[in-house]
Amino acid sequence: MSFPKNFLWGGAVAANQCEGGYLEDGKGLSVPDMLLGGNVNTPRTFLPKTDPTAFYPSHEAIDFYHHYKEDIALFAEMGFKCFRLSINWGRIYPNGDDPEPNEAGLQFYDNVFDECKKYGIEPLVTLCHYEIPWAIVTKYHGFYNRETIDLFLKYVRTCFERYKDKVKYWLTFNEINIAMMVGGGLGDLYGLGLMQDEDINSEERIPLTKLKHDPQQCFEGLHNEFVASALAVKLGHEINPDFMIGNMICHGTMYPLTPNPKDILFWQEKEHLNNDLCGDVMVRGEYPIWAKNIMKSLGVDPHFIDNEEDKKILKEGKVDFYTFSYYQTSCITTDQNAEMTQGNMSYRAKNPYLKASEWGWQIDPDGLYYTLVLLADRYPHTPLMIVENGIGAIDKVEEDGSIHDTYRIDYFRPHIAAMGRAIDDGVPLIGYTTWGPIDLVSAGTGELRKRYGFIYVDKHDDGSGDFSRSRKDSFFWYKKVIASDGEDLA
Ligand code: BGP
Repeated sequence: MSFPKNFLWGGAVAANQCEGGYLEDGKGLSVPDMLLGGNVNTPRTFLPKTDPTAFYPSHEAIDFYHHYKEDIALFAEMGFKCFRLSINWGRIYPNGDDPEPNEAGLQFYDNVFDECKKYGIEPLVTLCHYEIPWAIVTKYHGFYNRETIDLFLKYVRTCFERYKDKVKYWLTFNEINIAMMVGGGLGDLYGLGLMQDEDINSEERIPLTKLKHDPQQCFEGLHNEFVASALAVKLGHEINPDFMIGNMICHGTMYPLTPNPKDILFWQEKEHLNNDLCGDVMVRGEYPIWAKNIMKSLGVDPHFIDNEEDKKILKEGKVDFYTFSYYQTSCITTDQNAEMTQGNMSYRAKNPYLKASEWGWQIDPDGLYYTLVLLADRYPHTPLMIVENGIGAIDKVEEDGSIHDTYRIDYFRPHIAAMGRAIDDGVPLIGYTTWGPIDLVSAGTGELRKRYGFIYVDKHDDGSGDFSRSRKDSFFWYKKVIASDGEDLA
């Protein structure tokens, strides 16, 4: 295997899932602050009127806000070359439309980036990882409103100018394609900050799967995000021509369940909609030829695709690299009676050949090799980076405090080997950040017991725990992998 010497090994987190300090130092509410926890069988609920008796997992999360020095030191001990994190938009502009940024919020990220630099760790910064200020949802209707493009750009300009000498690698929107996934409601809220007034004003807890979804608003909102992202890429290159600015796609790799041509066509349509649409617009700078018809089939009037000014913006704001999350694969079929299973922001047909995590996400390292080659073919000469990969599992703490998470090592080993094989083939893979190198709040279920980390955090779903950190067996394993540049996977 031949990982390049400058390969960006590391881990990835999101502000809303690790920081806590949800109203500290002037931060405003953001979308995830309104969500309660669920579990594998029960969807998370959304409660807009903050209930002081309820446990909102993101309010304290794992308290990275006060532990960042300790956490970054642990990442450095593992040998990280890169740390992916997000800036919480609501720390910088608490209401989204404030005339001036919040200095305390800006200072926090200065401190975090300085700490990374101290250890030679390259930050990779997501500008919006679901953290749309809540006021933008209630006042502007999220990205459905074109004014939100301007609010986003103002926030982005503030970040680019402030951190231009500290951060080189940026991502615009996390998993921008979730807007079309999981039945829409969750994607609308998380991805687009798009909600109907009826839900915004609800006094009741609403399961995320029951949020009202309007496909027309969803696709218009997504289009506005494409425009916002392209304008951000252009602006970033003006501020610092060395910036590398990427997209981020939730790559839910799929296979047809059977060779039935009906299944093949349905699979192709799902691939186009869920994986290809966003990547194509952001990498190629234009909508793919089938985009209009696929939208029409969903009852959407795609008039916005023909906006000449936007077309020019998309062309001028193509991303510098393509990044994606990869956890599992699933199958597509027209058979209504097929057995289904959970996945990352998805619920699709089960693959009889694969094992799954305790949350039903099917484990498929071969699928990672397949995906890397597929993407390298689809987007020639575009550097690729895997910015999320990992397994959520229940960890047992032994009496002496040790945690023997062999299942996590068993998950990573073949995935990293698959990356090596793809690199040998010539795939331009530049880095790999595992998801949640430290335990954090699950985005899908809001649980803390769904742990991804090499580092354990003493924090639990009933709110108990003292936030202390400890090293799992996988910590020492990943350290060895990085030290050997991916050679030693034993
Ligand atoms: C991705 C998100 C992350 C992260 C991850 C794992 O969709 O970008 O924020 O949470 O999935 O998912 P979960 O937390 O639901 O296990």
